[in-house]
Amino acid sequence: MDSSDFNEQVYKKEWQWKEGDLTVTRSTQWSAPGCHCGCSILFYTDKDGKLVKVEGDPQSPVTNGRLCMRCFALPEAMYHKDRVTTPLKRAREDRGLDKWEPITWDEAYDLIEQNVRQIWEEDGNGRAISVHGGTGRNMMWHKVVAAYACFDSPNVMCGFQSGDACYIPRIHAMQMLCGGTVDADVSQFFPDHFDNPAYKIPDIIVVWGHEPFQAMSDGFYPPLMSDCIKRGSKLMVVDHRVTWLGAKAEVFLQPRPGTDGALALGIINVMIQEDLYDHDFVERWTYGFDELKARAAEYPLERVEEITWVPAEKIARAARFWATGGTSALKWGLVLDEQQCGVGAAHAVLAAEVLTGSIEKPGGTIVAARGYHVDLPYDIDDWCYKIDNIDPDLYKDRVGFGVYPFRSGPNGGYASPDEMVKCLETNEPFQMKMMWFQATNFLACMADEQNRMLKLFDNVRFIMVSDVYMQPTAMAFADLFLPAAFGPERFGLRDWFGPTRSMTQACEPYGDCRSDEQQVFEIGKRLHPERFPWKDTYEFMDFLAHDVNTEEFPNGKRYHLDELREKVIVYPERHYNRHETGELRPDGQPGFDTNTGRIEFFSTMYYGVGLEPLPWYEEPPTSPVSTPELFAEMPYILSTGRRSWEFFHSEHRNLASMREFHPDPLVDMNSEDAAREGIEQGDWIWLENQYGKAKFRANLSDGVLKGTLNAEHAWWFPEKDPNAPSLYGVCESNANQLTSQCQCGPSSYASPKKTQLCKIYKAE
Ligand SMILES: Nc1nc2c(c(=O)[nH]1)N[C@H]1C(S)=C(S)[C@@H](COP(=O)(O)OP(=O)(O)OC[C@H]3O[C@@H](n4cnc5c(=O)[nH]c(N)nc54)[C@H](O)[C@@H]3O)O[C@H]1N2
Ligand SMILES: Nc1nc2c(c(=O)[nH]1)N[C@H]1C(S)=C(S)[C@@H](COP(=O)(O)OP(=O)(O)OC[C@H]3O[C@@H](n4cnc5c(=O)[nH]c(N)nc54)[C@H](O)[C@@H]3O)O[C@H]1N2
Ligand code: SF4
Ligand SMILES: [Mo]
Repeated sequence: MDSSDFNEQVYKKEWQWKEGDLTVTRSTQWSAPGCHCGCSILFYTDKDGKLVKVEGDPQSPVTNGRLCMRCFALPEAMYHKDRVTTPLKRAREDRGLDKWEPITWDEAYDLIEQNVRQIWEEDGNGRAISVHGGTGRNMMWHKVVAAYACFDSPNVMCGFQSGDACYIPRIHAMQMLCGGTVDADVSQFFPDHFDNPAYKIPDIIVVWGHEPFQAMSDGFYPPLMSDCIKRGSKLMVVDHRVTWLGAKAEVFLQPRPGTDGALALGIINVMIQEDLYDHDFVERWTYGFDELKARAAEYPLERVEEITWVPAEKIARAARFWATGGTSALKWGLVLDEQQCGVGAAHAVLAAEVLTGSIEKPGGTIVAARGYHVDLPYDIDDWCYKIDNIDPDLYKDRVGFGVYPFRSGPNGGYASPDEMVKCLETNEPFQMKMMWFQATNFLACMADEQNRMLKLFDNVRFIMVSDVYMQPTAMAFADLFLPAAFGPERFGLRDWFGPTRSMTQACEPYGDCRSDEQQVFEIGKRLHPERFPWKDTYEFMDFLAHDVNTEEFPNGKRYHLDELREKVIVYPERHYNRHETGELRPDGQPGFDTNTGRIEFFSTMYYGVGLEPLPWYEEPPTSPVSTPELFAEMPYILSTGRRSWEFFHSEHRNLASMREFHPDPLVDMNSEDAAREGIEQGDWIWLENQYGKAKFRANLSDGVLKGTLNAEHAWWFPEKDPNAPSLYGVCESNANQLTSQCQCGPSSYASPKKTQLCKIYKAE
């Protein structure tokens, strides 16, 4: 059966129907609230268009009715008393104080227009206006449009994420090696999954620095991954804590946080020295093996044991298991972005996977970007130049231009958050005058060194925040607050690493809330009507979904939004071994989409711009080895931000249902360490280092590597005083009291969020 037949059969039921008094809308859920997954969902709405309840979609080929607690809480979240329902403004001198005045959208847009036009007049373009978006949310497309097409500014970036340390470092490693993003093949590209004759489950799933079920990130796969495990895939897990999957793993490695690069190089060395790697694949499809071999030889087992604290024989066993256990699928996590040498570490981990010969095999690691490439415009700025009369030299005003090679070309992607911090501190290369934060509560979550952040914005004359609730970042800095719509109140689509899914509007927006898309569209209409010719937001979205990407891809079919709405999920046609058939390169030649057409252990792309072309390891900027004096004073290695079921980053703290399960911020620590410090389960303890201090409840376990801690991130307390200096208690228990800005890796990507030092003591 071909995939379109399958779609018809599975989705023979309508996308919308009646059940008694209720209307049921079949859709997928994504943002707000945030989550990376976009699971299949049924929205039940009453006659007034109000969301009454949600259910998992039993007919979904991926989730089969499964849904997690955060989605079940959608009605609670949407009609919560904290929801802001109209635009709010505040006098500049009242920043930090809960003194807001409700205004109309027209008044809000007037304010925006006045500020933008004044800046254009002063500077000749909009470079002094920046747009910052949070992670993986619906509005990721629109922040680029907002910067380039509304404001004439190239300064768009991911929140204030130092080193763009979420996925971008791994993307670099994947581009260097494979010429495109790769993912574990757990059957996500086939509508009939395990029944598809071409598919075979992975023999081994390697889970490196990742908790797939809590995170559900970067794909639409965890339910399928658990199905693979039930069907017999074996696990190798690398984590400094024994996780749920770690406890089920055949091989479990527990490295000192931030030493993953050395560990992977040690594993590569064993694979090569013991001749365990796939010779045929390496000879035919890779470039730079000899250089890789020489680099790995610098990491003999004894040295790697010393660096990583993992016993040498365990490392050797892992290498043998990974290389000889059959086809392996690599599923890695944020850890490889949130250490300073993240790009080098990710390069090493992926190189080890390549040595097993599992790339593009069924159940292996497949080159797997977007199903239909429909959301190419997502986070790339080059397509924006296709919009009429945008200055082709605009990119030269990107913050970070000329400082880092990959930020210096016309297609150089985002501005640098670290350079933006410096720019705000020094007014160099120019003064920022206006900022728009969309879907990011960075003071609580994305930005490090909270105490430095708090002083950063005094010179910025106009700051606006779009969010669904009032939150600490808006309370601290905003002059204008724009209330956004929830997932069920907007439409869109989702296309990461798997089938393309539609998101259908099931409810009327609450109060006077408007979707992010509508905000961008309406602001654009005012500032540059010639660039926004569409009748309404729906047409504008349809253009972004359907028309923007004019490049031809093998799966080039693109859908209109209303076609998608009815199909809900559509699958591209998918084959394996596409490096042999020429499907991975735009020129149709066999090979991978790299300069050499091969998987590059030695990256010609990095070499070409003077950056390290091979996988590499370096000690974290602060560690027992790099700063022994500091370590004597601060004897714990602190990783931050392992995920929990109840919260997505700083979200969900105001929901009673979530706080009932998870009332307080936790720090995971080893039981023996705790006993030595006189700390018991549930005690409040302070974590303190050179940047600040924060208070958590101790969560004890024998499974945490001794000498290491893992503190939850993004905590604030919606129940506490909104006014400064409290700002909803955002500095009391926040991991980013203890993390550092402006310590990104040499390419400007990756940062040491997961490798700090601290001391601990009991709180009164
Ligand atoms: N519920 C929920 N889901 C989320 C999010 C959320 O906030 N809440 N956030 C989303 C986002 S944006 C992202 S990027 C993903 C991130 O999700 P993941 O990629 O899973 O990353 P983390 O949860 O930070 O860490 C994963 C594991 O790495 C371990 N670890 C910590 N330090 C190290 C180290 O140095 N080396 C190794 N090998 N392991 C280490 C931790 O113990 C943890 O078990 O989750 C996404 N999904
Ligand atoms: N210490 C430490 N810090 C971390 C991490 C860590 O592991 N450790 N993880 C980092 C990572 S990987 C990431 S990606 C960042 C995430 O950082 P962000 O993506 O900035 O996440 P939040 O700060 O929670 O901000 C999201 C805000 O957007 C609102 N929101 C949700 N959906 C929408 C929407 O559709 N539209 C609008 N307008 N608003 C919406 C929410 O209410 C919330 O206030 O955090 C980083 N911070
Ligand atoms: S992972 Fe959970 S919160 Fe995220 S979309 Fe799926 S069910 Fe919803
Ligand atoms: Mo992230």
